[in-house]
Amino acid sequence: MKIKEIRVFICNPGRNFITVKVILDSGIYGLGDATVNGREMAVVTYLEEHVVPCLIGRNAHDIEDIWQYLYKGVYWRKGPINMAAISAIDMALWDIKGKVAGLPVYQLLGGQSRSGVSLYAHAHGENIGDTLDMADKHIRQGFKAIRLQSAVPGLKVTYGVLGDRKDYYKLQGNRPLPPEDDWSTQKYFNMIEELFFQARERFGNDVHLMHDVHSRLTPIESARLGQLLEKYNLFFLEDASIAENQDSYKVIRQHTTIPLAIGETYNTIWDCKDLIQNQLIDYIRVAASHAGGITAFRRIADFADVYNVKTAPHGAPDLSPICFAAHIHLDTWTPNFGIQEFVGLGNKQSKEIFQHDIQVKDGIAHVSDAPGLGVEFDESAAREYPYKRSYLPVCRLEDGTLWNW
Ligand code: EZ4
Ligand code: CO
Repeated sequence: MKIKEIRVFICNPGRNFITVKVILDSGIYGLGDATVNGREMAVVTYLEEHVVPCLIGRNAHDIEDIWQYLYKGVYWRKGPINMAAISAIDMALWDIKGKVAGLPVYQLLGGQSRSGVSLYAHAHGENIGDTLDMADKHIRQGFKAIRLQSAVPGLKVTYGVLGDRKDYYKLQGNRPLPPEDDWSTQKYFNMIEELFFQARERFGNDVHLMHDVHSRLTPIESARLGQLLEKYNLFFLEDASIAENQDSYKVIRQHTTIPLAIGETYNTIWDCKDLIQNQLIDYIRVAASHAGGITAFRRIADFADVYNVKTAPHGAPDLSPICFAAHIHLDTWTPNFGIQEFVGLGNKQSKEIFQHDIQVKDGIAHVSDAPGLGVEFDESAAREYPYKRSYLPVCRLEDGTLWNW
């Protein structure tokens, strides 16, 4: 069970992904996702220069001790780069433990709490009609929960509506710099209620609807939005406001009963401790690849359960299929699971590199009983699609003030 070698790969089958492969002297290996969109090389260097040398020769069974060693042992705790590296190593060690035991990871966690994992799909468009047409397609494929994002008239670009129609890399040009989006709370409020009014008119009350504000609003504006949308019975409102100051969610909570979800950028339990403990949110959206791996996710989920908060793991295209598999294992186990974000099983190039047999049917995912995470990684296919420098956008208010993206 000695760790012999750890390889770090960075490939780009449409998005940059960082993959960690922990290899034992017996030849058994495990895989982890360390992707931090827009800051990839920082994690690669951190892993190769500072993490990997500490782990060679260690017993791969000691998942908890290795987690503590990399967290408490660095002195510089937390942080997105550090925690993505810990996450990937942790995921790979759970993968290994599963392979050695001959069991899928969800069995190691405690077995299944449900027969399948409910997913929500994304619908977006340049106008409300297009957005609802896309939602309609998902509903006809069996999805029972849809996130709606529609372009805000009068803004150049609205978060979440680019979809597959515009190439993410072309948009940034030959010399990649962060693209710039714009924001107007006024213009957004002129559109947003109509989106959900029309959605309920068209689809009725059985489909679950969600919406991602992507942190554009202040807490009191979020409270106003919550009041406006309450009658459309959303499953949750995501990232209504930034919660660096976790107390600020009290402002939203005291005005509206709309269910609130947050957490995709969180690195540790400390980022959401007050939100959970004070019951200021309903869904915690941490990702296993950013919040400290399977070990930390499990701890956050158990803590959240005490306060009636459910999990709703991040599932954007910039989490690799390894993280998606880790989430489906976690979701299969988590007693207080809510819903899993889902944007498809990846493009053709991604499927050449990452192979797994997670089945998705009627908006439900089923993990296979393959030992570990059940993902294979083709190193030579990964080399065919090299890293490309790329940034997430930034956002400015109409007067040029830099705002939350
Ligand atoms: O913008 O993952 O809910 N999903 C999201 C994502 C994030 C990206 C940023 O890296 O908010 O689309
Ligand atoms: Co989001």
